[in-house]
Amino acid sequence: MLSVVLPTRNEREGVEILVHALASILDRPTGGAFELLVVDDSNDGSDRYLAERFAPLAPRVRFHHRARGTGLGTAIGDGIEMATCRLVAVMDADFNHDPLDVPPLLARFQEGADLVGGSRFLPGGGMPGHPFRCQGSRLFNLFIRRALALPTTDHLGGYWLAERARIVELKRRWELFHGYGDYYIRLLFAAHLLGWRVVELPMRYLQRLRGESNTSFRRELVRYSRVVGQLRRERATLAARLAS
Ligand SMILES: Nc1nc2c(ncn2[C@@H]2O[C@H](COP(=O)(O)OP(=O)(O)OP(=O)(O)O)[C@@H](O)[C@H]2O)c(=O)[nH]1
Ligand SMILES: [Mg+2]
Repeated sequence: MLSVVLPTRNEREGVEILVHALASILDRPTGGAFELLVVDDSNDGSDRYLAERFAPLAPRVRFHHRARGTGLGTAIGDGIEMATCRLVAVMDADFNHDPLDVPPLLARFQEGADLVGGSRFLPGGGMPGHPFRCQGSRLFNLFIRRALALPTTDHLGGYWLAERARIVELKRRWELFHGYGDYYIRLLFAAHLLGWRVVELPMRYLQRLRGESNTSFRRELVRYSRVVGQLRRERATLAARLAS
């Protein structure tokens, strides 16, 4: 029923705790029909540690190490290709995304939606402990919304659920899974151009549990701004390509 893709890079303790938490959280809402797919690009030896820890949990937990990891976007794309369940969810593996939010995403999807995503900027959402980053991200998301004429509020949340076959089909028409968090801007943009019913639920973006960040907020902002400019210019071409 549900495959959860968990991209990881040099992140060992948090992932292990998350996998166990997800296994108990998902058991009931999925009737036990779920798999957890860890797509790992570590170069600090975490892969050997995690492979050993997860081996006894196969096939429910699948560990895939990419020796030539090419970043977050392709890791998520590869995870979606490898997934075997009808639905696929994507979330960070460091507890920034609360595993307790998967059942509400699933329930909302089943009520009728094409893609359900978490938003920090709806009432009830937020970034506890990061008021400045939250405000900066809110403004940047407003800019994305205006520039691309999107109905959505959080284009960098990266916590979402959809039907796997539809994402694979979309991926075939447009290889949008590359880069870093900008893949999610592309995904929401494509979903909008295709007229998908995209539903956002409030999400609380938690503090990472362990380990170090893989990203620099300022560097990513520059990259994301470029991506938004390019999507804006290519809107008509993209719409035609997606519709074909
Ligand atoms: N497979 C893979 N996963 C990655 C890569 N870069 C980051 N990740 C994972 O993607 C998720 C998000 O990356 P983070 O470094 O936590 O970035 P962030 O959440 O913006 O930053 P923090 O708020 O500091 O945690 C985490 O689970 C990372 O382990 C990568 O190159 N490959
Ligand atoms: Mg994180």
